This record gives sequence, C-alpha cells and structure tokens, in this order.
Amino acid sequence: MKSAGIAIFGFGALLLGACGGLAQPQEIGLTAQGMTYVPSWVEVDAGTPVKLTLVNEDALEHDFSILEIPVASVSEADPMSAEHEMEMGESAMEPVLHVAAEAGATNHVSFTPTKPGSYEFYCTVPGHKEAGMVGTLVVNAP
Ligand SMILES: [Cu+2]
Repeated sequence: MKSAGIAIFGFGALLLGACGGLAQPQEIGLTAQGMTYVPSWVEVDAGTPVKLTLVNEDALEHDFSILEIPVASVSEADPMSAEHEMEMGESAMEPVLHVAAEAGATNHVSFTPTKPGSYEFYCTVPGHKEAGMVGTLVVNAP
C-alpha cells in the first residue's frame, strides 16, 4: 500500500513538471564561438523543464543537437530550425533535440529530460563536430 501511494505521488509530480506548472525552468546558456561550445559541459536535473539558449557569436551557422535523449516535451521558439533541418538533407539520423542559430543570432529550445545520464551534444553542420563542436549534457537524478 505504502509503495503504491508513493508511485502515484511521483506520477503526479511528473505531470506537473511536464505542464510547467510549479517547476521553474532551468535556464542554460550556451555560446558557440570559434568551433567550440562555451561551456562544453552542462548539468541539469531530470524531471524539470530546461530552457536552453544557444548564442551564436561566430560568422557561420551553428546548432545544438542531441541524437538520443529521453525527453517529456520539446518545443522550439524559432521555425528557422525546421528549414535548417531540410538543408541537412541526407543525414539519416534525426536528432531528438535540435536547435540552430544563424551567424550572430540566438535561438532556444525547451525540453524536460526524463532520464539521468550523460548525453553528447554536437553541431550537425558538416565538419563542425570533427572540428571540436561537441559537449556533454549531464542529467542528474532529481
Ligand atoms: Cu557548428
């Protein structure tokens, strides 16, 4: 009986988090400059919405992508990322998280990570990952 009660409570908390009701979003700022992300190591808590802002200070387009990560909800503010995705063309893998910013622009993506772990993020523009545009998103247990 006791464990069932806890399970139901946990589920309710998760729903609230997904709706963005009580939980304050965790705001993360990433800057793309000189083929690197600053910072390249980011930590967030599972179950709490994350608002990630990508600031592109370079003279070329960059993006932030995570191929596979369990998330409860994803929203993008700027439709530009959809166009960008068309240009990516032949890459067969579609990232779960993807936000692009043109040179000098800022864009953001909101999502709620659901599973603790360590996830690699990178830039999908050809050659950029190889040039060092990779980083780690650590999702901590709440
Ligand atoms: Cu890039």
